Amino acid sequence: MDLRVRALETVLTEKGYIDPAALDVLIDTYQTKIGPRNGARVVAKAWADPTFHDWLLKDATAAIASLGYTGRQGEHMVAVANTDDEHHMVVCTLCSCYPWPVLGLPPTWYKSAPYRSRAVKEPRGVLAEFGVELPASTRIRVWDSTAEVRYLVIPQRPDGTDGLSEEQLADLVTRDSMIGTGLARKPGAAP
Ligand SMILES: [Co+2]
Repeated sequence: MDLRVRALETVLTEKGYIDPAALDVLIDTYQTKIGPRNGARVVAKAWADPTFHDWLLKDATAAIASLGYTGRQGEHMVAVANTDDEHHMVVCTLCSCYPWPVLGLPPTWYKSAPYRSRAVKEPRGVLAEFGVELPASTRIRVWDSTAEVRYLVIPQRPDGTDGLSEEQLADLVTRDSMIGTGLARKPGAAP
């Protein structure tokens, strides 16, 4: 795969279709600037600010953009909030659609065939493998990402976080908790 990518890059550069310096900027952006830390800040603000929480549920694209997180694969965002009664989980059954501006690039398992098929067929079993055991009374809703719509899960705010700042709250928001395959960390729990 490495060789194939390098060969493609060489041919496209020689033909003048791409600029290697621009490619380097793109790669650096997704490796170092854009990642789940962005989404964690969105969630922390939603936990701390009920007005922002409502806005996020009504128009996630605009609410997220207000924090500066915009760009490719984040043009049409939908936020869904976990509650005691309902747990949301995101998959792309067709390929690997994923909200890049808030979560970065998707983890390998998200792109794997087993996750993509089993997330819809047996979500509770998949969650258990991620170490998430939900009460039988909690309904699980699985959202199928598409090229049109990308989802951000707002995990439940952990207990014992009343006095925390938004920055401290963001530290509790894991990538997986925003895909729905994890829960937010409790304060004091190991990262
Ligand atoms: Co897809």
